[in-house]
Amino acid sequence: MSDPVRYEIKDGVAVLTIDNPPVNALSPAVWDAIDKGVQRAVADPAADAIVLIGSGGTFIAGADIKVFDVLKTPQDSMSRSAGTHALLRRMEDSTKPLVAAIHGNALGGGMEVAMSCHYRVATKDAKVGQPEVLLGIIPGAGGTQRLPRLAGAELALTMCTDGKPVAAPKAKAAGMIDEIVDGDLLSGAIAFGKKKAAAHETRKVREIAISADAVAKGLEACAKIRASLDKTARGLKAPFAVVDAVEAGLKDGFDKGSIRERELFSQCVVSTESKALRHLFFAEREVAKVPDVPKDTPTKAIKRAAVVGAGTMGGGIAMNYANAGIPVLLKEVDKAALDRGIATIRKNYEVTMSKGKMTAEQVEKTMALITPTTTYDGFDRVDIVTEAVFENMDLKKATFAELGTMTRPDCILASNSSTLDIDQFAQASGRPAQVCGHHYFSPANVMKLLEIVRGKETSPEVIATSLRLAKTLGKVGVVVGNCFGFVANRMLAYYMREAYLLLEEGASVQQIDNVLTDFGLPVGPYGMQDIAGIDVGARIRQYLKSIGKSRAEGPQSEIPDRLFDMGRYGQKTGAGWYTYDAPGSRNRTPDPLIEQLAEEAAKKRGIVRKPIANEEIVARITTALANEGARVLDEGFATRAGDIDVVYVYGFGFPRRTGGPMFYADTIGLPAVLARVNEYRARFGDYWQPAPLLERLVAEGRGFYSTRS
Ligand code: T1G
Repeated sequence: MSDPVRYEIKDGVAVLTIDNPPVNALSPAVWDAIDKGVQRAVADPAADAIVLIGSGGTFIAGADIKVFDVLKTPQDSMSRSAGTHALLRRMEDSTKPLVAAIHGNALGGGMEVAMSCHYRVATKDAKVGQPEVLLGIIPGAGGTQRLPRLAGAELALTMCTDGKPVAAPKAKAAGMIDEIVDGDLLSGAIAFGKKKAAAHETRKVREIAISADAVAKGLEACAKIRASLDKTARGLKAPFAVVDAVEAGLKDGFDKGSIRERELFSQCVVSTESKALRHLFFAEREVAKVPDVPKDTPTKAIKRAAVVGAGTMGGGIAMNYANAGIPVLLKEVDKAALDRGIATIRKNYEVTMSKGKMTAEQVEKTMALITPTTTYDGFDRVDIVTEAVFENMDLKKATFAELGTMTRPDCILASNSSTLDIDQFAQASGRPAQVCGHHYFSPANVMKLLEIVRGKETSPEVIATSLRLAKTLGKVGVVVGNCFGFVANRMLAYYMREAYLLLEEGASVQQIDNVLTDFGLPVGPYGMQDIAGIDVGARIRQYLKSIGKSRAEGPQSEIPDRLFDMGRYGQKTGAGWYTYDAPGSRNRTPDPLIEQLAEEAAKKRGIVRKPIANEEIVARITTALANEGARVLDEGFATRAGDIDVVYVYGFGFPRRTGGPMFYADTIGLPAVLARVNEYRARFGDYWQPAPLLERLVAEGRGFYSTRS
């Protein structure tokens, strides 16, 4: 392997270029090469100053995250981080001015390397940040000690707890960057270094004094941010550990603060929370890699779009296109329905505007990209159509038949169906290669997941174009196979089955919802149904009954259909599993009627209701998800277990700190998950069948993520 850091003298300055594509991550070899490079430059009579710069598109995107997997105990990490801290001190002790030249990103360890240089110059579009908490860790190379000295404790705490990058101009204003270079970055950095060398100036960030007043303000900021984290980071360790480390540095100084940082980092890096978040970091990037759709598969430019159906989903989908600057036709059967759809879209934008996230002018500009219509005029000029009509097979097939004649042969025809057979739509359109599913999640303009459903004949170009479009629309696109309910809703049926049965067995709607929100879900199953609409599920069940199928094996609770028959569709009707102040209101109250319905259902099934433990609720739900997930994987409807985790994290807000339902199962241990399936089978019946993949992995002593078990 070539040296990851190139060394050259330019105009009397030693230039160290870090070259470890794709993002110059700090692997052990890179750390070592930077260290050697700086020491060489210090000793090199031809060098008056030293510049550190990244090759390719960025400075340094942080430590190589993969390396953390080898750390098994806090002690492993403590000994490794001691070396890193010593290395950064050596850099800082350079007798020659050491300048970090930043373009692209200086994140995590990359920012810590930059702060161990005496000065930082950057291009104006560069970004700096400490995103470690997003990986369940904290800055572990002095960031919690040097950043407060450069930018003040308050900004340092914000940057290290929200993990968001800061743009160079703001970073300069805050003292993190010394100069914005307009022209060529390297030339600017060399000139800056030479200026400092001529002035015999160096500056060690660790020696920047913090006044007593600044310490007092910093400690106040620690208390304040802890209080807000109690609300926003419930159940997470890393954000609180960051505050502890910054506080230790403010109270006890740089050296003791650094030791405390290393201790806290070492505890975090071996935690399940961090393993789960690191897993998701890579899983989110893996989803874009579809085995038989190579990276260079040609894609189609999407310049114009159309959506058929201006209901809740159709309207949200049209907003996604408009938000991305893509003109979109929005078609409805009649003007009344169209006006309702457009009114909802405008209301959504006005809510965004009222939060200060859009100006009135931006609202008008975006709305102008949405063209309401009741005809197919203009459909012959669009690159993609998304069908979002009622979840009814005959209606969708008729729509695809029309679209097959109204659009250009190369136009992509996508369906927002959440459950139905894409291949039937494809046949109806007459050009199945152009047909796929684009399943958005409610609210479609907010939820980040796009389930891209691949039909039997969907072309690789359509898949590749869909993945790229997902990025353009700010979504995470996951390619899944065409089975009933695809991945998200197929597994959800088992989640809901258990939720209904737990209710009939004795748990209450609010107990189940509270237990699962404590587990980390944004909303429980009953709150979720009241948002999405009880009628949606009821109509799917009716369709299934008509084709002799059910969504999940086992007892089907009668309660949701009884609510449907009562016209209780949830928030939109003012009553569902809860009652609401008014139709459309989010303010809910438990309703004793549900208990009565549960009593009646239990009686019919001959079961005696009794108290249900919270642990049982979490175990039943997560086991049902993992078991059905194993089937989905085994049958090839998901490419990787990680894809399922990404679907659940982005589609349903499954808690990131668990890594998703499949990673969570591995954390529990598949032998324990299998034992639960078999226990439930003995307790409840043969509808609890262990998935063959689950049994195989346990027999082979493996986990969903291969050798982990
Ligand atoms: N380590 C290893 N691989 C990385 C990586 C990293 N830090 N960052 C990116 N990659 C890989 C990624 O998996 C992908 O691989 C490719 O690079 C391109 O990434 C000591 C402890 C920089 C904003 O958290 O946020 O420093 O899929 O697709 O959209 O205190 O990558 O092509 O095989 O995301 O242009 C802190 C992580 C680490 C930043 C670029 N740093 N990276 O986004 O490309 S912890 C981070 C990012 C640390 C210190 C601590 C983004 C990016 P592949 P990509 P992108």
